[in-house]
Amino acid sequence: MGVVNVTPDSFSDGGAWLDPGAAVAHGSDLVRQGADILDIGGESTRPGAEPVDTAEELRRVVPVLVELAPLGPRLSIDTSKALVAEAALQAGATIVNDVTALRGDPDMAALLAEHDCDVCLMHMLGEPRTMQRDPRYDDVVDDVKAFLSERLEYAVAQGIAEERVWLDPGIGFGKTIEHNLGLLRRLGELVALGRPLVVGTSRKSFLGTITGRGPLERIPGTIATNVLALAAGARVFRVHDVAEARDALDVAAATLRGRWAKETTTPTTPSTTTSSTTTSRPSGRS
Ligand code: PMM
Repeated sequence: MGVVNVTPDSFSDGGAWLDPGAAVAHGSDLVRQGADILDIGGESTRPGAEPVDTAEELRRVVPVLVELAPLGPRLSIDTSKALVAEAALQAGATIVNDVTALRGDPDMAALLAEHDCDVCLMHMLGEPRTMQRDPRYDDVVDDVKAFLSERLEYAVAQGIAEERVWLDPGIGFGKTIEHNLGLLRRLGELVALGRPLVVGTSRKSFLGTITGRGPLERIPGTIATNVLALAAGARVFRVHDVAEARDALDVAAATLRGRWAKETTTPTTPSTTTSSTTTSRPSGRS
């Protein structure tokens, strides 16, 4: 899953793709690099970020979705607003990536229940403006697992088909470096929830804490976490640097399987669009 942030203030690429033309060119480039999914977002969720109003978020993402849809990747809209999700679904998105896990907008669950789309529910402690102020857990993995399990149940109770739900531990969202590392080390306990697991470590600050490197120099750190997550059973890898992640994951996947083949799949949805690639993936890995 390649990241297209149409924002002025995302932490590692803020402003780079704010112009719709630049965002579309970037999205097309990520598809050429091997992305099966593009995750398009118009509101930054970096620590300390201020909320964006609906009109502005729509203005940022809809033209980009409309232009990218014919290119063939699956499109994911990174939003917690039902109105933005609805417009995005009309513009060609087939995945809604809600970092609030249906807690941000009371209309989101009903909207998604009406649409035949996949839904990513992510864990976040608090909200972006304040989430990195002294986050605490009893046991981070147990707490995140209980949260994701409860959100999955809630989604299903609201009419969203269970097989359409993906789960995400929300690396960096209200978590210290120890919390992030604990989640990545015990990712298998979240895979056990039985839904495709999405992992977003790309360029995040805990990688900089470990390596001393700036956001644009965190590709090796990102890849290390992605490969370990793949081995633990994660299926979707949200990254900025698609070419590098794609190669690393293709080789890691072939190694884990002990064989190499050409066909591809993405999670849960029979009608998914996939790019042609040179290696196969574990069912659903994107
Ligand atoms: N991370 C960011 C934004 N959206 N969505 C999901 N599902 N998982 C993530 O880890 C995630 C996300 C923040 O990263 P960015 O500012 O680089 O987009």
